[in-house]
Amino acid sequence: MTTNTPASNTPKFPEQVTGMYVLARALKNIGIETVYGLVGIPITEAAYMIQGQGIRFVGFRHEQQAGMAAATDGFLTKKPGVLMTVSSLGFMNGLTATANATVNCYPMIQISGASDPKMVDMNMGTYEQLDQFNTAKPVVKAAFRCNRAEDIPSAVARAYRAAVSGRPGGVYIDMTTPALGQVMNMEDAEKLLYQPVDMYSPVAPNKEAVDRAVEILTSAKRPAILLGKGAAYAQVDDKIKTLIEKYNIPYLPMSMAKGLMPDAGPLSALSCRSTIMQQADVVMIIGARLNWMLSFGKGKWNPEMKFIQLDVEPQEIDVNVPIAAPVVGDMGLALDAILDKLSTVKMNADPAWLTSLQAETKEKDSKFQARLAANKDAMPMDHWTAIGAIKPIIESNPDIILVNEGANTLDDTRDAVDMSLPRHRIDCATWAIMGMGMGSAIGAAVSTGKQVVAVEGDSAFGFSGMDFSTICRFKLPVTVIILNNGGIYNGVGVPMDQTTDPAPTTLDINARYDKLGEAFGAQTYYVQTPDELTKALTESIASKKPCLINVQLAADSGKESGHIGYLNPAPLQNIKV
Ligand code: ADP
Ligand code: TPW
Ligand code: MG
Repeated sequence: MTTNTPASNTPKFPEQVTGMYVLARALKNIGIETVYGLVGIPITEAAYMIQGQGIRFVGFRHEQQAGMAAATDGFLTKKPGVLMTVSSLGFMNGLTATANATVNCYPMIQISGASDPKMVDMNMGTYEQLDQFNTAKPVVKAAFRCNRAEDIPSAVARAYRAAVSGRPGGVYIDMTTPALGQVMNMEDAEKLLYQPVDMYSPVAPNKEAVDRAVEILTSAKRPAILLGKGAAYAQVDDKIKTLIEKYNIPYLPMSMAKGLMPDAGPLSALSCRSTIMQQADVVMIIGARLNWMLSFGKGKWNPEMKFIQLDVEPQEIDVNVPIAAPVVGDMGLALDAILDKLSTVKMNADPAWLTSLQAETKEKDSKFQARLAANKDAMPMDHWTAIGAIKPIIESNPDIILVNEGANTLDDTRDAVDMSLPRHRIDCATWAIMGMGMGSAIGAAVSTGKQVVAVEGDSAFGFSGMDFSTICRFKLPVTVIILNNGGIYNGVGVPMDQTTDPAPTTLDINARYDKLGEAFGAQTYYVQTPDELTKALTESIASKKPCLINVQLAADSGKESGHIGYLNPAPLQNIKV
């Protein structure tokens, strides 16, 4: 009978190896440079083997954060980020991040140790028993269960292809103990390995689709381009720049597409979102979805609007509104074909459209500056005072990757801080989830070698805060800024009369998060004024060390749900706004 962790399976080194060695070699072979994870039975030795192959193993304090790191690595590199978890709860903790990656179209692979499926299927109560394969299936793009060491190289190659091809997403490999523990001769193990080729095969859109899209674009009087994080992910920056600049088309970026074209560039319509929705006659959507963040393409939008949509996923077309010109295929090939065709025809845009957007931008920007200036000296600081200090520092260090989560902290930072380089902003994205901060900061720092600044609400930080210690252990150049207003949305929630407990939205306005940083040897700051914040952030960036800045805000800074309060089914009356 097969047992879960067969002690008799000890290989005779060096002639013999196990499935774990095959896994490490298969990952190396396919070009994986980093594995993010958290070890224990049955994957501990696998992690050592992975290190032995010269792959970096970044060990976390919580699997969700390891998964967020893997997903961010995937988004930034176009190669799948790899997460490794133990069975049962470790698997489930990691799966939340893999599901989030699937929703956001980030390529990643979760490899989880799993109990012997023969025992799981018979409900025999084996160690950490859970039918992980079927649990994962509904929330991932593809799932494989690997029972034999012989299948590991092909499982890894197929998972890689599934993660990056078509619409990218999260892929699951159930790596069972029989496969991990299988003993074989080294020679036979080496023979299993092969070099998979052509891991990503871009598919071109058809000619009719391209011609139709160009015809509609050139017929537009008031055209605009909407850039989404799929456009940032695709790494086709020059083609997008050519399309926009050569044909003078104003652009509006979604939050993680900020910087793909400069937010403060002459064709940026970042401040004219409503005008574009209401007045543009043709909008070309490049790697974005008409989901809740864009009011599903209706209501506020011009009902006569013609949408052109560039997307690799055919099922994304016509989701909420009819798309006049779908261009389904790889972004790079689609843009090549569109640019080619455009060079033979003429745009017909009304020059007054661009001029009016530019005038509106100027007016809105000066209002925004006035708002920042008005709050400049607030004491205690509010969100705007703090972000007013952060803004010029991030903007003058454009190569810093900005990680951002919270409610008001997210909305206000996103609105205030202009980005000027592609893929330099990572946030809670499509699901608007809290708990990506430390993981994404680590994934960004490890996969790019760049400096990272994470701007976190105090609640948001709480979801992943313990993995600040991972930033410290790996000595990553990451500065974490916590905007502490003592709560979810703010710290002035009033509890119901029936209780002496804190209100559901209330956290701790007096918490000293900087002391938490101290515990792990970080450079830390507690700041109460914008000048102190400016000094702390400047020093932190210069140090290139793990740093944590606790920014003391007023408890009444921030409103319920930030900018998306309108989504509340019925906002509570007793939350002070
Ligand atoms: P945002 O949140 O910025 O609006 P979404 O995540 O909603 O962006 O949309 C990204 C879109 O980009 C998805 O529909 C996805 O299918 C698409 N996409 C991702 N990668 C590519 C690619 N290489 N080529 C074409 N489309 C892509
Ligand atoms: C996994 C609900 C949305 S925003 C937020 C929560 C808990 C925190 C807002 O407070 P924070 O920011 O971070 O202090 P600020 O500046 O407004 O005070 N659980 C998950 N995801 C979400 N989105 C929530 C809960 C939520
Ligand atoms: Mg808060």
